[in-house]
Amino acid sequence: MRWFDEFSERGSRRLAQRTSRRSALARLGKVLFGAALVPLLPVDRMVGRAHAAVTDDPRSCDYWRHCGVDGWLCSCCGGSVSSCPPGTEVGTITWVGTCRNPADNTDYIVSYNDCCGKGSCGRCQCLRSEADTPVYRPQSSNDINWCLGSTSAHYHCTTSVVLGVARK
Ligand code: ABN
Repeated sequence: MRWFDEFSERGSRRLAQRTSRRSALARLGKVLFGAALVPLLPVDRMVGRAHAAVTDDPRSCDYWRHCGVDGWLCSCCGGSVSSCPPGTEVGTITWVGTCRNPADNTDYIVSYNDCCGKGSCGRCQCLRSEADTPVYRPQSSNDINWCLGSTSAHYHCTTSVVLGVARK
């Protein structure tokens, strides 16, 4: 390991000859200052998700009310954005989220109601999951078959019903 000691000693001496303590401190200060600014840089929060186009179509997953959906859209399954398709019934348990309507830039409370009584609709799959929480916080988790609390546990599709304006 002698060669290593000599090598590092030579390197350190050369560095010390070429740099003053003041310039080393100035350089270190610049690095630390730069590192402290990194969290202030703008962040694109849409990364990982296609930039959603504004749409009025409730059959589109990009429709504003569907911001917390994980499932099939009832609008594509014979129902509407706020009603279950014939032959299914609205689940007794729902979960709520908050979505911003781009038309008036206002946040609304939206109730996500699973429609139960038939197998999966299989049309217009939508996975947005804004404000979704892990299943151990079930009151705001969408990744749960909420039909489990209903007469039939078969999940068909999900509606997005506006309950009112969200207070700030
Ligand atoms: N809440 C929609 C859903 C239903 C079944 C399974 C996962 C998610």
